[in-house]
Amino acid sequence: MFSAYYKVKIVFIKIIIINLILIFIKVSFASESFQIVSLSPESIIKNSNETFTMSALYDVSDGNNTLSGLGISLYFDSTILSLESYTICEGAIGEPLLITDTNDSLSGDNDVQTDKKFTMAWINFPDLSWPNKELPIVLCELTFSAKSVDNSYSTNINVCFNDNANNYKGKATNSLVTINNEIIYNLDIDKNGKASGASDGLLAIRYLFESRGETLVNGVIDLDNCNYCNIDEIEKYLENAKNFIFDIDGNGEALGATDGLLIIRYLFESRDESLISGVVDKNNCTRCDVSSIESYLQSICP
Ligand SMILES: [Ca+2]
Ligand SMILES: [Ca+2]
Ligand SMILES: [Ca+2]
Repeated sequence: MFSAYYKVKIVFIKIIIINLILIFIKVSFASESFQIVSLSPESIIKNSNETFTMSALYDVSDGNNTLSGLGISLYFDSTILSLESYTICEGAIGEPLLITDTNDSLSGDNDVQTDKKFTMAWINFPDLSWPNKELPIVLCELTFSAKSVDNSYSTNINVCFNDNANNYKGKATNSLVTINNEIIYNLDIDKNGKASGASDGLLAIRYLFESRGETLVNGVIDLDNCNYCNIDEIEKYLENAKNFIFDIDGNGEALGATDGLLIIRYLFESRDESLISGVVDKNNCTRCDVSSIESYLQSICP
């Protein structure tokens, strides 16, 4: 009797202990808190040479906006994307670092495609008052341009946490970027984002007048902002542009003395009669008057 009583008691105590352990596990899971960094947009599709802006948003799972800070890196593939510019949320420590990171086995994002990381940190210790703003906040905005690709590519921009506030873990949403190799043909030949007479216009007319090589590109490329910067890229693009879009008057061929002059006049802001005067093939044109020529030229501007 006596020993049976103790057996029951031991079983009872065991049940209580197991229950206490379960409650403890439940409580510790429930109290797990996260500093959350989400990239926006989560997925994006762009063509070669187009630019886009990626935002990193910061939130905290329990809404606590007074923590010690955060350290993150954004990883990207520099063979496909180039980082053009960035803005960083105020309060960051020093300048962000752009580092080549090829060794994924040590500290990377476990993504062999990404080879560069952009590292930022915010810290407010021991005050514990970061960011002290209504959440979510924008941590940074990175503007990328998609490089020329031979095939379509998909690549991730990944978030990794270098430092989290005490008792917080990092939780990230990465972004999937798809770059298509579709090339857009327009009058922005050097792909600096705009069509201008003194660069693109001269490139077009020189090409139509058979200039090639150094004499084609000399002094007319926007070297600070071009995406097509070298002779090979420019010549290849111009050859296709000549076939696809440079026949402005629509007479079946792209020529310097007609189409080339139409292009350069238009890019130098000539309009109306002064745009088309003397440079349209009146006998064979399919775009012959001011309005059809202007609207066509407008349609092939970026
Ligand atoms: Ca990597
Ligand atoms: Ca241009
Ligand atoms: Ca023509």
